[in-house]
Amino acid sequence: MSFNDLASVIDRNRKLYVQMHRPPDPDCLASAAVLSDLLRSAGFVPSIVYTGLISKPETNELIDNIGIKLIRLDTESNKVLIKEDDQIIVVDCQKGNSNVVRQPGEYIACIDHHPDLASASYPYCDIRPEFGACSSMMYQYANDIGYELSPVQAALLIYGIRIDTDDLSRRKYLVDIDIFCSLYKVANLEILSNIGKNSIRPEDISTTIMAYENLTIKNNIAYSFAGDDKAKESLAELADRLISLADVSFVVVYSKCFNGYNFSIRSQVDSLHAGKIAKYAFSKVNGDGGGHMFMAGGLIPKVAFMDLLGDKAVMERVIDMTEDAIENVAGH
Ligand SMILES: [Mn+2]
Repeated sequence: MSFNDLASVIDRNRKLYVQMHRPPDPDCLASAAVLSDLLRSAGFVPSIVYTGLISKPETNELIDNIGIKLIRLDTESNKVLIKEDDQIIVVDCQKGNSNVVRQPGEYIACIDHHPDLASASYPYCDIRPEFGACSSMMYQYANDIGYELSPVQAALLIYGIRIDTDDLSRRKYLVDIDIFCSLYKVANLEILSNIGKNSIRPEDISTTIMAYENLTIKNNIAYSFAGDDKAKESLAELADRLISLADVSFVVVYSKCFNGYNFSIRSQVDSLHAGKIAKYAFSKVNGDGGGHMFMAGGLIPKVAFMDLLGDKAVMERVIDMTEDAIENVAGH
């Protein structure tokens, strides 16, 4: 697995896209940006594409700061941009993920650090779950071909690693830590120190108040309803905050959306695998969910909760579902 292997599956006569997941997070963004630069240095002409709304202020700030060009596909004019004959590389995600909107082109490559879904085959496939961040994999790609990363590129990758590894807080990220150190020596530290200083949106405050008002803690698990139509990113941030509550080791937050309920789940303990618990709980109600050991998410279709009247009844059902899933999944 190397950059040259990747390059060998790309047809120079067909259009090339690098697709990010929805919505792109810092690790995905950094990986896509650096991969495009690597491809460009080898004479390819890739465009970075995504769907969904990038609503996190710090992500938008980052995009502005580095002047990276991204194409949003779910707009009227871009809906038909990618044609069947075009080539697509997915980064930091896999075809078949619920956060990857399938495009008409041919998926020629996948570079990801999430567990292998084995849902698709690609002419070039590099899935390494032993990496904490896709940004770390990109560092290796650059290194392999002797590409010298600029201070801005290095800062971007560092940021991606920091976000995806929870600031390198777990021992399993040893490979990322080594790469982090190498990047740190060349990174533009000014960019890093400015990222995230304006990270709270005014609307997050009302979400947070609502979430704390609707908080239920049972058996060290925090459950919270964050209100209607909250962005997935707001839910994720909320879940990150709630997991820091004393005596809470598992968090389930949700929001009502037009087609059902969106969930964000966090775990702090090895015995409660967030991804497996989500997958089990949601598949039982024809929903869709999954994720990592410590982080997961998903959607429950409206019809699953159709018989319930009021927020309280929904909360009770969510608690039952979670407890049932934990009983069936934990430790297995
Ligand atoms: Mn990632």
